[in-house]
Amino acid sequence: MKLYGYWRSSCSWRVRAALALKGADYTNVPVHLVKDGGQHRRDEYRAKNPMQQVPFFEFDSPQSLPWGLQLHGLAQSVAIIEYLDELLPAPSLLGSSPVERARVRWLTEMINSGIQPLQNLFVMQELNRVAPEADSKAWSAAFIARGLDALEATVRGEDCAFLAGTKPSMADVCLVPQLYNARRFNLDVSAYPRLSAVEAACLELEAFQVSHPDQQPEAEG
Ligand SMILES: N[C@@H](CCC(=O)N[C@@H](CS)C(=O)NCC(=O)O)C(=O)O
Repeated sequence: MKLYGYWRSSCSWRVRAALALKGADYTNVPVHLVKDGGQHRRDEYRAKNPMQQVPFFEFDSPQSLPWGLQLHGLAQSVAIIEYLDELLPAPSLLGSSPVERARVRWLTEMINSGIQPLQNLFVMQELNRVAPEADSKAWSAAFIARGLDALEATVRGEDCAFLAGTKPSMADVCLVPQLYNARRFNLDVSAYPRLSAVEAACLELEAFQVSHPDQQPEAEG
């Protein structure tokens, strides 16, 4: 299995953390989002993921789908993590009951669709193009803060080490990279005591440590 990703990409970190929690071996293939105008924009990478985003998870051999498609891999970090969770069920990253899984997906989507897209490089570049006077970093930071405020309010007062229970889930795998990004956007994450406590619990685990951007061989200073 190969993971095409960028060391500092939050969505790549999600999948690295999930793979580490599962104890799965894979080959890391760095795709630089800035160098050469963005290696994710090259034809070779676009053929894998036309969205021109990392991560992309490549199977060892193509998988056949009932309608005849030979699938070489998967894009979209949440789809990848859910696939890994079915392939390697222990430890579960979704939970054991329908309502538990729905709660994990709810919290995951607050980050995945409610926050992360608005801090994306191409979104900020487009904002800079249409409104050169705008402060795109501050613009994105406002959406991150709005989303994290909502997430903190959603889980406030719950007495468990992780976002959804006593074990790390897909929601935690999304939260930790999102808080890392919030700091890159100069947000004070101490405003989110429950999220910060969950982050601290996650970062005590080896899976989150080895998947951390700074620990990637291609990390830049
Ligand atoms: N929903 C996608 C989002 C992927 C995504 O936004 N990736 C970012 C890095 S975290 C990216 O490749 N951005 C490239 C760009 O904005 O040009 C996922 O979860 O995989």
